[in-house]
Amino acid sequence: MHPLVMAGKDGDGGDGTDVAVVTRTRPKTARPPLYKVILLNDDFTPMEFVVHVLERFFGMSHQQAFDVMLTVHKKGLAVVGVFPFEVAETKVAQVMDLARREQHPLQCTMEKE
Ligand code: TYC
Repeated sequence: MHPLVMAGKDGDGGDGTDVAVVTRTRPKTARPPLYKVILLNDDFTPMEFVVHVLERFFGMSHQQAFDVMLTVHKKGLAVVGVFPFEVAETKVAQVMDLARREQHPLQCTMEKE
């Protein structure tokens, strides 16, 4: 009989002896860990600058960017995107670099999901 259709046995070593087979309990290809990019409120960064940042670096429409900016303004923070580590790191750096160049105290950070 074909070894793969041999009933009731895990396998054999070719000499009739039973051989254990380790079965997989996790999916073979783990998804890469994701990171939330979080924008923090402050009292000084202009609303229009935050809207611009969300449009430029997070691909949001003007309306979407305005709504998210208002959420941060009212709630103190919001998750503005979820990305693999290096993408999240790049977005945070882009936001922080532009805010620093424009001398706004805007803070952006990331956190493992
Ligand atoms: N609170 C700021 C203001 O009143 C606006 C603001 C929104 C700042 C979101 C930062 O992440 C932020 N000008």
